[in-house]
Amino acid sequence: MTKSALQIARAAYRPKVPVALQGAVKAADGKNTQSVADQADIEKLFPYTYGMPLVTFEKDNNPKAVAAMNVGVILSGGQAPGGHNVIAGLFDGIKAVNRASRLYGFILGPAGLIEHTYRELTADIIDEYRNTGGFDMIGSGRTKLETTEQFDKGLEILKQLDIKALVIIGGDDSNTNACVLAEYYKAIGAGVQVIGCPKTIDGDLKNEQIETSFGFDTACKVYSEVIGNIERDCNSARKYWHFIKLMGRSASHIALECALQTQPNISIISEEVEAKNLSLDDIITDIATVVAKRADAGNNFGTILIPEGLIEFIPAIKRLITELNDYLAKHDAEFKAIGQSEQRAHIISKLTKENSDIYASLPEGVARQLTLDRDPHGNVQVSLIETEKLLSEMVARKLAQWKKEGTFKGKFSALHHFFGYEGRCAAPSNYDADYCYSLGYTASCLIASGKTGYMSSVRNTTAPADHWIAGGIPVTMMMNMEKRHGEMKPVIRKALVELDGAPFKAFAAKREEWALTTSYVYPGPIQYFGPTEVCDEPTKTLQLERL
Ligand code: FBP
Repeated sequence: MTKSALQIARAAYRPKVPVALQGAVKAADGKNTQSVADQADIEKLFPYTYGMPLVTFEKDNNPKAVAAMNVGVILSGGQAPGGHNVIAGLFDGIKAVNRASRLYGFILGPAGLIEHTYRELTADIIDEYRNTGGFDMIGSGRTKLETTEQFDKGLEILKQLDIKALVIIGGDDSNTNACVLAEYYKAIGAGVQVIGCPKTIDGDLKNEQIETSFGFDTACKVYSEVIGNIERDCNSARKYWHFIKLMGRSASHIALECALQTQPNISIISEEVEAKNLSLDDIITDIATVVAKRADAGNNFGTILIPEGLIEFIPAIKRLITELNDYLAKHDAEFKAIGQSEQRAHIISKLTKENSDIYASLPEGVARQLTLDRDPHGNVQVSLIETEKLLSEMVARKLAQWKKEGTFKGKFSALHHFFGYEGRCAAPSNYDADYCYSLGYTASCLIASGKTGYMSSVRNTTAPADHWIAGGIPVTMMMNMEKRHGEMKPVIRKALVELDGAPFKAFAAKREEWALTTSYVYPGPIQYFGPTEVCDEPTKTLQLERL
C-alpha cells in the first residue's frame, strides 16, 4: 500500500499517556454510584450492574502475574478520528499484562459479532494503523445489538474464541446496548465482560465523568480549517453568503465549537432555537436582518453555520416530524407503494391541519427528505436533509420581498456547503491520538480488574497528558428513562448544548459583534509536529467547560 510522507512520519508518533498507565496498574474503587435520574427504574432493569463504584487506576508497585486474556473489539456507528488508536491502546494494554493475550476484531460493527465474522489483530496489523484516521482496520456498522437472540448468537463465537471481554467503541446508543449486554451476560453467568468506549464526532456523549467523546476534537479542527478558508475567500471576493451545514446529528456542539474557532457572522444553535420556541420564519427573519445590515455597510457577503439537526429543534417542525414518524412507522409499506410524485399530496392529506400546513409550506426537496427511511435507532437521517438550501432559499424570498418594500438595497448570492464526512476519518489530532490510545489502554485495565458494564474514562484532559486520570464509569450511572419508539427505555442521557454553559455564553457574548464586523479567524490545518501550543490545544469547548 502506498503511503503519504505524513502517514509514514505519523506512524512513529508515540501517544502521550497518563503517569498511571506508564507501568503496572491497580484499580482503586471509589464511591458507589446512582443513575442520573429514574434510579428505581434503572436499578430494577440492571440488578447486576447498577450502583457499582467509580474506578480510578493507580500505579501498582507490586504487580501480580495476570493470566493471558483473549479480548474482542467492535467499532460501532459513525467513524470518528482515533478509533484505530483505541484498538492500539487496547492491544498494547492486554499484551503488557501478558504477552500471550490475543485481540480479535469483529468485522463491520456489531453485525460481525452476530454473524461470526472477525479477524485476529496481530502486532503487524496494529502497527499498520497506529495514529491513522478511519475505522477500516475492521470496519464499522450500525446494526443494533439489542435482542437476547443476538446476545446468545454473539456468545457462541465469544466462547469459541475463548474471549473474556468485549470492548464496544460507540456513541450513546451503542454504549447503552453494551450495558444491556453486560447485564445479560452477567445475569446468565456467561463469563464475558463488556466494556464501552465513548466515541462520536458529535460530542454529545459527555457528562461529569466523560469529558468528551473522541473524534470531536479532530473533526471540529478539520471543519474549522475549511470554514476559515471559506471565510478568507468570502472576505476576498466579497460577493457571496456561504451557508455551511455541519454534522452533529441532534446536538449543536460541532457548530458551537467551530463558531468559537472561526468567528463567523451567524451561527445557529439548535438548542437555543428550541428554548426560545423560534419558528422557521423567526430564524429566516434573523438571518435576513443580518444580511440587510451588512449590506447597508457595503458588505454583501458573510458566513453562516447551521447545525445539521436544526429542523428537529424548531418546535413546530419537531411536532411535524413526530407525527410523520408515527404515521410512517404504521404505514411504511403503504407509503412506499405510492409513486414518488404522489407522496407529498398523500402525506398532506394524512396529517393534522397544523402539521399538514407546515409540510405543504416546505420546499419540495426538504419535504421529501423528511419522509426518507429512519436509521436503525429510529432517528430521521438529518445528514440527508439540505437545511442549508432550505434556509438560503427562504432568506432569498424574504429579501426579495424587502427589496420590493424598499427596506433591502443590497445583493444576496448564496453558496452551500455541507461538512461532515470530510472530518470523520481525518488523521487524529495529537489530542485524539493521545486520548484514544489512553481510552483503549484503560479498557484493558478495566478488563484485567474483572470489571463489566463500565465505560473507559480518561479525565483532566486539558492538562498535559501525563496528568490525565484513567478510570472507569459504570454505564448505568449515565442512564435515565426516555421514550423511544413509543416505549420508555433506559438510555444514556444525550448531552445537548447547555445554554447556561460556558461555551455557549462565550459565543453569545460575541455573536452580535461578529455578525456586523468581519472578525473571521483562520485556524489553518491540524498540525502534528511542532510547538505544543500549535499541536496539542484541546477544543475551545473543553477549555471553557473546565475553566
Ligand atoms: P455516531 O453518533 O454513530 O458517532 O455518528 C455520528 C454521525 O457522523 C452524525 O454526525 C451524522 O448525522 C451521522 O453519523 C451520519 O450517519 P451515516 O454515517 O450513517 O451516514
